Amino acid sequence: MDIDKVFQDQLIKITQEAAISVYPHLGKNNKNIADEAATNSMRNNLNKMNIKGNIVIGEGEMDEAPMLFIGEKVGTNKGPELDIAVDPLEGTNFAAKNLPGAISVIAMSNKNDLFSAPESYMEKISYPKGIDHNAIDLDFSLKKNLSNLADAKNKKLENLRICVLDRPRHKKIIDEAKSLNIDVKLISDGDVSGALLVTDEKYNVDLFLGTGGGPEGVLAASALDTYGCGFQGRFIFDTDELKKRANEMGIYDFDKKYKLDEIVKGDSLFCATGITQGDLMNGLEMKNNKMVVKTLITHKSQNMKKIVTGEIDIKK
Ligand code: VTB
Repeated sequence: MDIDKVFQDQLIKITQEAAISVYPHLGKNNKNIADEAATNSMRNNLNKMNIKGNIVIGEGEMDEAPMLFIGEKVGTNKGPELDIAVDPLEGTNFAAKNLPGAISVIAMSNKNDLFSAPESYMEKISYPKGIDHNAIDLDFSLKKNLSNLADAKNKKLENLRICVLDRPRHKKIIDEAKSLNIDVKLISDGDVSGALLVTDEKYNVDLFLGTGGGPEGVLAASALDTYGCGFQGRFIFDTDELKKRANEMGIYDFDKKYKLDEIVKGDSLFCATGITQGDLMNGLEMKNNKMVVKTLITHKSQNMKKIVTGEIDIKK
C-alpha cells in the first residue's frame, strides 16, 4: 500500500522544526542539549500526526532513552499503522561545534516494513543506480567492487572516488584505496549523508563503504531505495548483550548480509533537513527574521526526490 501523500508535508515540517530547534545551540559545545532540543521537537510533532506510529529506529532502547525510544508509540492513534525511524540530530558533534554536516532525519514505512534492530554498528556499502546487485558485495575486496563498478560505469578504475568515515577501523580500506590510486573522501561523522553521496554524479562519489551506526544505515537505505541505488548492510552484534537484544527482536543469523529490500520493504518516505551546511543541502540561514531551510524529501511510490526550500517566520 502506498503511503498517503499528506504525510510528505507533515514530515517536511517535522524535520524543519527539529532542525530549527537546534539553531540556538549551534557552536555551544553541548551535544546533549542540542540533541534533546531536536528530539523534543520531533516527538511533539509526531504526536500531533493522525497515525498509529511505532518507533523502530530511535534514540536508543526503552531503558536508556526517555524519548523516541525503540518501541515507543507516537501519533494520535487514529490513522494508518506506520513504522518510523528517526535521527533528530544526525551529527551531534557537527552541531555542537557548528561544523558542516548536521541534519535532522526521519523515515517512514508501512507497519513492519522498516528493519528494527538494536543500536549496533553496521558494515555498509552503497552504490549508484544501474549497477547489477551481484557486482557489489561487502565480502568482495575493494579492488573487486571497484573494478566491477568501473566496468559498469565505463570509467577507469583510478577515476573512481570512494567515501569512508574517518576512523582507525577503516585503515585497511583507506590503505587499499591508496594502493589503487583511488581518491578517498573522508568524513568525520554523518554517514547518512555519506551513504547518499552515490545518489547523484554531482557529488563525485562512486562507492560509500565502511562501518558506522546501524540506525543510520536503515535511514539511508530508505532514501537510496527511492533513488534506485544499491545498499548492503551487515549488523555487528559483538557482545552478549547485543546478541540477546537481537534475538529478542527476532534476529538469529548474526552474519547475515541484508539487501536493501530486506531493510526497507514497500513504500517509504524519507526527509532530511540541513542544520549546518552540508554536501546534500544547505544549512539553516537566517534572513530578515525568516529561517531559510532546505529539506531533501524522497517518496518511493511517487518516485519523488527533491529538495524543498522553506521560509519560516521565527517568533522573537
Ligand atoms: C556514524 C555517523 C554518526 O556515529 O554512524 C558514526 O553517521 C559511527 O560511530 O554521525 P562512531 O563515531 O562510534 O565511529 C556518528 O558519528 C555519531 O552518531
